[in-house]
Amino acid sequence: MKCAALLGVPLLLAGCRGPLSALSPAGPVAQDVAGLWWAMLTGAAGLTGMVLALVAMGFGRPRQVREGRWSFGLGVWFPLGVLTLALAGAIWVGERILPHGPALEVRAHARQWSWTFTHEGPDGPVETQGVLHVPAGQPVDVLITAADVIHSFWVPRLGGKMDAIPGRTNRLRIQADRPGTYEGLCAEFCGLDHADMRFDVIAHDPALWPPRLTQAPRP
Ligand SMILES: [Cu+2]
Repeated sequence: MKCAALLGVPLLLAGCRGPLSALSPAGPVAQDVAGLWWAMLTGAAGLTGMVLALVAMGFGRPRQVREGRWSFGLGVWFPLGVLTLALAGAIWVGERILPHGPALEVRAHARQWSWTFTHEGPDGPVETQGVLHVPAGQPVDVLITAADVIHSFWVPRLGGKMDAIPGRTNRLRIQADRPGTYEGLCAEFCGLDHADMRFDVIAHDPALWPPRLTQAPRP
């Protein structure tokens, strides 16, 4: 039993890594999201442990309990404290990941079932299909919209998730600490080929920015 548990831990943790894991952040925005996730997991584990301890106490010998302490202490004040802490943490992190201050802007346009990205270049806007180019080490605001149905833009290792809605432009800030290729996907079921609606984000060395991009043919 102990052996199975010891073997299970690495297997469980192996699920935390990978190109589409929000628990393997590669930038400050994703780092904040992952931090909130771990804080919530720790809190949930603590609460589960406490409930299991109370259940275990129920199997012990009967004892005198003070109703006020149990009803108000554990029934009212404790959950109020936990919820206040969770809310304060979520508001603090939520505020940090909002787009504050200037940033490079790129456009993401979703349609069934592909992504078109528009980059402002020295010779005017350049469109690419399925590949978004950003500089590493600086914030980038993605202006997200859609042509047909609701999609969702998500690069788990670089930031949060944002809906792509026809007729509306949503702004999402992402940032990559280091140059590299990061995987993204549509995170809102949008039809038959939703599962294939993937894209890559290439973060370039800032010294080599802007890269020479090739205009994609219009679909
Ligand atoms: Cu989709």
